[in-house]
Order: sequence, then C-alpha cells, then structure tokens
Amino acid sequence: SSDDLTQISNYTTSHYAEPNEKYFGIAEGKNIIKIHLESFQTFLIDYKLNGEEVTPFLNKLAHGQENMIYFDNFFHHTGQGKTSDAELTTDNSLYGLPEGAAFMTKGLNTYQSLAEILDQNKDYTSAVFHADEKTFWNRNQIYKRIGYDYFFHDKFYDVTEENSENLGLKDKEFFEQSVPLLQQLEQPFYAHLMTMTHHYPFTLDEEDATIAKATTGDNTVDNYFQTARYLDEAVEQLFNDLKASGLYEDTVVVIYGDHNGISTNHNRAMEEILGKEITPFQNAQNQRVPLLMHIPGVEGGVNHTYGGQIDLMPTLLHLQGIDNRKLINFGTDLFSEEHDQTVAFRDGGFVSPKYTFVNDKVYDTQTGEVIEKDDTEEIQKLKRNVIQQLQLSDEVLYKDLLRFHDLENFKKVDPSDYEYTVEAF
Ligand code: GP9
Ligand code: MN
Repeated sequence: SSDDLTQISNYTTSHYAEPNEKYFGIAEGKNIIKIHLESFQTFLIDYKLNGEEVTPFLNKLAHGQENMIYFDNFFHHTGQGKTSDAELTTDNSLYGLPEGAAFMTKGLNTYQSLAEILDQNKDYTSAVFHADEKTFWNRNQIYKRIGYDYFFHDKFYDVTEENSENLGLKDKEFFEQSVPLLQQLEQPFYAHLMTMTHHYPFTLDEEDATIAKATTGDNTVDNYFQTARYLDEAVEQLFNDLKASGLYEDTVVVIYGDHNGISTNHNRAMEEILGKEITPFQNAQNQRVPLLMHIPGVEGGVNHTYGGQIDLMPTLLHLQGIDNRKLINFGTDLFSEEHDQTVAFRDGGFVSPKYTFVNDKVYDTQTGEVIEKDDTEEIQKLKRNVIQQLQLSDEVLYKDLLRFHDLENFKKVDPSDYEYTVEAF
C-alpha cells in the first residue's frame, strides 16, 4: 500500500546524498553511451598473462587516456538474474531479488527508470542495443515498463553462422552494425550497448584469438583471457568508429562490467592466476567490476571511491542536473561528499573501505585480517543498514510500490507506447 511506500521513501530520503556542485549539471543535454562489458572483472585491468597485457585498450582508459575516470573500487550486486540484475540495478537504482530474476518475475511492475526520467525531464531518446533474441531475460516485456524507446535486438542485425560465436553475434560485428543505428537516433540520447562474446564458456574462433590461452588446465579460466582480449579490441574499434562518425565528441561514455565471469568453482585455477589464496575475503574483493566514465570537460584519473552499480543512476542524474532527492533510489551519487561507500552484496554481505563482511566474518578491507571484535556499534550499524536497504528494495519490487509513487512532472510509463519490431522502427 502507499503506507509501505512512505516507510521506503523515508529511508531513501534520509539516505540521499547531496550533489557535488562541481559535477552537478556538468553533462546536461549531452548524449550518454553506456557500454556493458559482459562478465568483465576488475582483476583483468593491468593483468599480464605470460608478460603480456590482456586488455591493453581498457588499461589505457583506466590510466586516464581519453580523460576517463576509473573507479577501481566498484562492485556488482547481482544475484541469480545475472546480466538482467545488472541492468535493473544500473537503470533503476534497485537491487535484484534474493531469488530468481526480477526481469522475469517483475516484468509487469511500474518503474521510474533513468531512461524515463531523462526523457521526461530533458527530452532524451533511449535505446538498448543487444543482439540476442528479444525475449531473453524477458527484455521485450520489461523494457516497455522501463520506458526504453527502442530495443535493437537480433532482428535488427545481420546475424550469420560466420559472424556469430557462443550466444550470438560477435562483439566486433555487433558494434560495427550498431553505429549506423546510433546515428539514426534523435539526440540527445541515452544508449545502452550490451556485449555478448565474453560470456561463459568463453569460446572463440581461432582466427579471432590474439592472445594465447592461460594454461591452468581449467578450460573456463584458460579461455577467459582470449575473449577478454577480443572484447578489449571490440571496444577500441567502437571508440574509433564513434569518433569517425562524430558521435564521440561531447558524449558521456560509461563503461561497466556486469558481474563476475569466474565463479568459486574455479578457485584452484584462479589461485594460480592471481598468485593468492581465494579465501571468502578474497572472493568478495574479486566481485569488483570496472566502472569507467568520460565526462566532456572533466579531467580523467583514478577515483578510489567505493561504490556499486546501485550508484550509477543517481550519479548520471546529477551529472544531468536532475536531483534524485525525491526518487526511490537505493544508491547515492559517486561524486557526492555524502556518498555511502558501503557496498551491499545480494546475500547481505558488504564491502566498505574499512570492513568486508562475508560468511558471517568481518575482515579489515585493507589488510584482509579477520576482525575479532566485530560487535562494535559501528559494524552493527553497517550490517543493519545493508539488510534494511536490501529488504526495502525487495519490498518495492514484491509489492510493486512505484505504482503509488507520485513524482512531480512524471507521467507513469505506458507500455503500449512501445513496439520493438523492425517494422515499427
Ligand atoms: C544474454 C546475455 C547474457 O542476452 O545478457 O546473460 P547472462 O547469462 O550473463 O545473465
Ligand atoms: Mn552477463
């Protein structure tokens, strides 16, 4: 009911972080291109396999080329919904559900998404580019509730046996065919491009491989580096094409990893790769995924702020000069002085600059040492806050509470406004 909603908006209002004046509105009206790196974990950045960089282009970006801001303490919070949880979270500042995929089970809910807020406040066109079948993760249904104007799925692409691998169209082909579609969008736009080749089991054609496999004997881990390199080259190609098309200039570019690609089933091989034991503490640290952001006119560099996918929507809104104070957002602006640096995992664990809480143990995030005296008020409070945040976010989804959330100048999304067929485009 709307009473449940009041409790939740009390929480999000008290948790809200004021925008940083230096960044508020700095990217107003600029196109936003968000690039989803499938299964890409932060440990790949600057990792050398047999003395060779695996992802040379992304490494350069992480070191500030193109005036990229690189968040090296950024995490995913995904659960069973994997990619779709990352989408839900980055676009709505809500957590995925503790079980199943909200994209499937809550596909008919009401949302107040980033795409729709941008549209209704600043006249943005929004589009998802993803060359899989449109029904995968129930995207064709939920996107109409999220309010995406366009969804360029496999039917919009020329997909053949030769240009496909694993789940479908190879990333280089995907990006190449996406640029002409991007050029047709009315500006300003918010475009979300989702890659697919660097996905379990990380298979790749011999002719596309430009780095040798790892040699741990674990196929998943060994293959992971070849597809990561391929993805790196695909992103570089996209940057070149965006520049050539004139789209790059004056565009906010956001690059993020969606979730881990290597599960704990592969700990033995990963220990060989990382040269350290994969304890529960280390496994938590491995849930880092990169976030890179190019904001025209803002100097690049490494930003060590702790944060996660939940924080992306508030951050992007503030860059547009749209205050998220009244929104049901569980994250906070990464650039805000008041940003909450405690990053929740879906299972109630968390990482903060000081503490890592996993498997019922608290560790010092900086040293990895177990903290014996873990019942301090400070730690208890962090634990409570994380649980509360997850529970309230779940309640929003389970009870479809955004139905009751009146926002000034916001019209409820009408799914019948959207039709994702090639004919309708
Ligand atoms: C499929 C792609 C992969 O469309 O999004 O999903 P995942 O298996 O990573 O959840
Ligand atoms: Mn994924």
